[in-house]
Amino acid sequence: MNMSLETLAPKLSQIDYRKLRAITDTRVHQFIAEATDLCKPEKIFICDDSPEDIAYIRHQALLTGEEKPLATPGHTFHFDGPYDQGRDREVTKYLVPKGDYLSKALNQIDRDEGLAEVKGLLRDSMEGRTMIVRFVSLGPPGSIFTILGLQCTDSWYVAHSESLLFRPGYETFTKVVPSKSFLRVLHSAGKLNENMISIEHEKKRIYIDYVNDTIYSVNTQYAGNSVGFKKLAFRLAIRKANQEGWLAEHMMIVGVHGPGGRKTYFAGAFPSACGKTSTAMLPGETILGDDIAYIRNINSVARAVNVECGIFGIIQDINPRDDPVIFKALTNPGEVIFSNVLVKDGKPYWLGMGCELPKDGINYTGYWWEGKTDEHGNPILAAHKNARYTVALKSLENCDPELDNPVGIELGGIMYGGRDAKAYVPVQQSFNWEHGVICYGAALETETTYAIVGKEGIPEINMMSVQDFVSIPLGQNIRNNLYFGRKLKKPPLIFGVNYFLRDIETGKFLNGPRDKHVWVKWMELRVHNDVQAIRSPTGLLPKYEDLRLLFNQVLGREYKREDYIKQFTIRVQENLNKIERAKEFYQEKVGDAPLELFDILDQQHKRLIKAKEDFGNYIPPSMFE
Ligand code: SPV
Ligand code: MN
Repeated sequence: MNMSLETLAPKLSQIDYRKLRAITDTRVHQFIAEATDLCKPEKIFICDDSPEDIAYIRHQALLTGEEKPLATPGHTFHFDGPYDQGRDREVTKYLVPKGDYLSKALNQIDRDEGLAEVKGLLRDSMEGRTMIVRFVSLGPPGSIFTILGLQCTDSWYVAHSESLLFRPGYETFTKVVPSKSFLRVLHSAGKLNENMISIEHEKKRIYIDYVNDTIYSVNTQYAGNSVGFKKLAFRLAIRKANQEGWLAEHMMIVGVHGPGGRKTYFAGAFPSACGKTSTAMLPGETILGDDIAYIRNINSVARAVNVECGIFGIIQDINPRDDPVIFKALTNPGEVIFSNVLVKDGKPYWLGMGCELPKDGINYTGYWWEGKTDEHGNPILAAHKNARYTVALKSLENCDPELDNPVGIELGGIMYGGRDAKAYVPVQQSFNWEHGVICYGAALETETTYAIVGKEGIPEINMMSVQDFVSIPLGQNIRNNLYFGRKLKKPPLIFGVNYFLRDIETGKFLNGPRDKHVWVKWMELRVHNDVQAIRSPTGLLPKYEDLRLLFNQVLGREYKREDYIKQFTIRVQENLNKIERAKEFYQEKVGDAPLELFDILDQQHKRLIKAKEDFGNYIPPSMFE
């Protein structure tokens, strides 16, 4: 007799009992039984991914009021509380067993202490509610990339989001051999107000137990904290990848269409709100993923899949001119969940949508009117800057046809991009794999943004844009990347991009949002050796003539030489300062940084000093030709 399954029977309908019994892995029953014992839900709903179950979850999200309908068919909206508008670093911690080590830069707590705390907060949290059980497949099901996940949650909104974001996993669970590992998530939104919004934000906790591949999340609804298979399972995948010799990365994947009908795939790592999704979604190119990629060496070739099959994307600045593809999907019938937008007369509004916003409406602070202020007297904007949309990739007209290819796609290039006002040029290619991994990846710097609760605009190192998610010593992560490329026949080319460089005198951005399309097309040509480049101390730069042609072809506009010079001038002192900050970070915060990192940074330092002696502090690219 399977004890766990039998103890669950009283809370399950006959149909749900049968659905659960079809899974023979007793570890599944045990996790659900433990969650039930702790959180005390009144009922349990098992989702078997059938169209009826998927529709039921959406229906319940509307019935309970966690989501509300909008006028356009298929559209709904959801609000998170005012203190729950982004990922919350302070309360997201690794549970570290005694004697184990993680880098100082990672937020952590003693495992016993953390488990006691979070379980205390979860105790009885689901009383009177239904616990929804979802099974997902991270990566295409039945492939070498697949990781299975199981989540118990009391939020219909979270369960609904998972329908759009992840591939179904129930069927695989019914077939899987019990030796295969899977990730577990237990989430409760905690106490809710009459608008179905979590209210105990000071008791928000998100703890990651890598010993048991389990995530605990409580008193939060923001999808980045509650949809366990996004950034939380990602942390566990990084550990698995570390053990098994592949890479789990915070990367989008885009198919870039080159001359003669060829298509070259790029993966790109950018911290939140630094242009990752809009790069993946460039009109005329095809999007395969916007957030998380698993990359494996298959027959000495780097191949990648999208872990997800949907987008939880930032909606600010999505307008018909800059992001036509997603704008269309967000303004036409089809399934979309909007979160933390402004709603008026059944329509969603957001900042930078390219039209005038209403003077009042409903937003995450309740009734909103122009001029409304918070308790500190600061103005409240119409919609939150981190307002988001959730949509399935297949709803986009430019979804890449290889999305579900079980062996993934071959990567031609990798890009790393931060928010850097002062130093890095808009696009450059690394001299080789190691130089790219260290100077563009490990030394990636960015200013904090609204995607994370806290102050904006503080510069910080964000190693390969995964720093918030790395669950192994940071130095080890760098070593894994260095080693991965060395095993490949032809490693993907590495590019450093920066969409946020500002003019030295005026402080204005030197590029518009659409310019990135030109950089991407240039990278595509570089992968095939179709254009040459200029060797500067920080990397290989595009030639003016090539960019001029591309600006004309891609954007139909003139590209002035003086703009090129401003954008691609090497700012020596700013680059030297950048190297110093990176070295300091790795010396002080990362106990196990590889010596090679310091070597490669020192070489870049030397090249810059030499160039400064020859040409001065600001060096236009023509000096290196
Ligand atoms: C990000 O912030 O990097 C996101 C959204 O992709 S979240 O799910 O919050 O991580
Ligand atoms: Mn992300």
